[in-house]
Amino acid sequence: MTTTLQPLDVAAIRKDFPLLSRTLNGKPVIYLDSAVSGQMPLAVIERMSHYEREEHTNVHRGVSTLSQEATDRFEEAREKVRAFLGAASTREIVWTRGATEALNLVAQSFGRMVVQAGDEILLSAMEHHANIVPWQMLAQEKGATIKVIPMNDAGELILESLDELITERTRILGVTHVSNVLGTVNPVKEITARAHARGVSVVVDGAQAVPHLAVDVRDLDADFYAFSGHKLSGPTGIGALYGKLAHLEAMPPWQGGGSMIRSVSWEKTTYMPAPAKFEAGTPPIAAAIGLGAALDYVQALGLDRIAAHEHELLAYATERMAVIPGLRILGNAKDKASVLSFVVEGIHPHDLGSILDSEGVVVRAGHHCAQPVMTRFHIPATTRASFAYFNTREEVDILVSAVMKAIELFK
Ligand code: C6P
Repeated sequence: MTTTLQPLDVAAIRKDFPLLSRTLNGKPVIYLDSAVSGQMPLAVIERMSHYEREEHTNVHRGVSTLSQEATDRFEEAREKVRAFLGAASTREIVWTRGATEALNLVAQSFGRMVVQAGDEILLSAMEHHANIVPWQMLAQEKGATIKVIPMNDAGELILESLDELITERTRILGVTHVSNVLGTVNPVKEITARAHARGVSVVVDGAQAVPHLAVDVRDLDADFYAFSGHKLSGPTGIGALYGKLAHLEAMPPWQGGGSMIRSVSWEKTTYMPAPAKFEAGTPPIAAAIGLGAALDYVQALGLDRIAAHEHELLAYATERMAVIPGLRILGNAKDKASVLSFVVEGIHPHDLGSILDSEGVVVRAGHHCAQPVMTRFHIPATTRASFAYFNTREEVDILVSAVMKAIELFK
């Protein structure tokens, strides 16, 4: 049986985002930069504001009613993240500042535990720096080696080489679920199955995936899955790490301080069980509650409806941009999500970004914190448009006109 999805009511949704009705350089703002950071709906802003005005205190400390209430709200948000990712238990959800901190946590705790001198860490060619640099730091410390799963010209991983790249020294495989530059959706379930068959643990960077796809960490069988709230209609300063409970229980803490201990004496300190042992210090409480509200918001819209809308916009934008003379799209994977990177002959991506900006069109120009991807395609940078559930075909048309205008200016 096939079910037809009810399209999103984009006009109504846009009213939830005050920023979308402002102007930029005298033009209506066209926000095509949700990959750098998404916009927050009013429901999220107001939920955080309510917390700050009426509910704020610290969590997991004290017996006051206020403290208990704040702790309950904070832990309810953790439960929302658990449900969103399909994890088995809230004990598998660790709050972090974002994907970057989550990946550093895995490298510095799990990585230090399992990687020894002479071992190998396998990373995909399209990783964000956040899933490269922490592993390089670990490899340097341990005397381990980084190996890379290559990609083809379309921006798809060449998985034929995977069985050869995994050796008896491979301990960890790191892969992004969706590339923030190319939009490629990687077949994480297949990669995980093949890595596990060889005894290798898999760390998935989900930062660019969670805003666009429904994720089920148990179905993917990922050992770790990291994401940031601000790319998912939530605030900055909060994100989460999912880790299989057996791993989290075996891992040592990585930061010490309040909240993560059971008892402290000059002779010996004992730690709380996961996830508390990874959450030293006062957390960003309002941000965590705000992320919970963001998950409620996107789930009420429907993740499948969001995906369908963004897919349609990406297809339309690709069709319109592909015929612009001198414009080359980077990333033509068969399975792609919501990101359109491009270069235009004779115009530096930064100049193009500035011209688009003067037309009110917000995009990102640069290496997108993925310099090895730029090197792979022999370019210094790209201009990147990224689409969210509140964007429209009319906005894509304005992007196309602004690019054409830039081309005229540079003739
Ligand atoms: N990418 C972009 O413009 P943080 O900074 O911790 O919230 O997220 C880091 C990160 C990790 N992995 C991927 C795939 C990402 O896309 C990002 C963030 C933004 O594409 C800012 S660099």
